Amino acid sequence: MQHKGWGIFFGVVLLVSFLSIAVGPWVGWWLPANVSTFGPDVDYLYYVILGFTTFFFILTEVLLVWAMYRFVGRPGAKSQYIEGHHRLEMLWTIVPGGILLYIAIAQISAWEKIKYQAKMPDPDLVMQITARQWDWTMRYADTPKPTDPRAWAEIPNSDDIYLPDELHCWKGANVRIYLKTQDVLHSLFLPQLRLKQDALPGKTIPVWFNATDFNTRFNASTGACETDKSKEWEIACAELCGGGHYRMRGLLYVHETKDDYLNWLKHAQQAARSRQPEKKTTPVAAKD
Ligand SMILES: [Cu+2]
Repeated sequence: MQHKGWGIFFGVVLLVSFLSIAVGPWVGWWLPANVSTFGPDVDYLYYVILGFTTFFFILTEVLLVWAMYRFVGRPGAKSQYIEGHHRLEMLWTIVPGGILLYIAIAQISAWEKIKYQAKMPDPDLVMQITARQWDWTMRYADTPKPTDPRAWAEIPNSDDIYLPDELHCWKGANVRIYLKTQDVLHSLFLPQLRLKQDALPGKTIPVWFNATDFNTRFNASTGACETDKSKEWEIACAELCGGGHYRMRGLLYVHETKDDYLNWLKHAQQAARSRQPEKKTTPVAAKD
């Protein structure tokens, strides 16, 4: 009898683990709020895959716990092995193969929409982000959209402003980011935007998003951005990139309107210029 206890114990642990996940949506342990136009496509795929894995998880664990309970502690009893059962082998090859094929086809349209450069919407706002150990440098042009965004992303311009760990945009803008890394692999991850992209050394990778909600208003009199505390949207590094990986965090500031963004940009430009040393003109030697 005491052997049967292990089967019960194992089953109870699995059940508690499963229930703690199953109650997640009702107690706030679930996906962060979605504020991206393509978020529903990503979430749909997540739920499809979660559905398949949950079904097979329950099926296999129930069988395992049942077998542990039913067949434990029978001295002298020999296990049966199934060998060369072609029908069974076909079944467990074709079923997972079919599921993988279904997922591969189901994700095409979402992947196309999010990742294909040719399908990316015309940008309203262009910026360039450089990852390094251990922060993000956001580079903004003096205008939301440079004439040639791709060329701008490659060549530093004297009017650019650089801000660590702050991504500013406005609600409804098609934002195009050119992602680079200065050293090792990093991964730009914005959970609320359902956006994740690795940064690869030597490459400039375009990514895009369009935020459907805002969390920020620029206060011209204080020169500060007032962010809704209940909507703190984090930027994280999703690629283990060294000892300081955990502190590679930034924040996403989505302004309510384009005007609000432009007011902030103007202020940020003035602040950046006031930090620069004054240009010195070299005196030209007078000729005799
Ligand atoms: Cu990193």
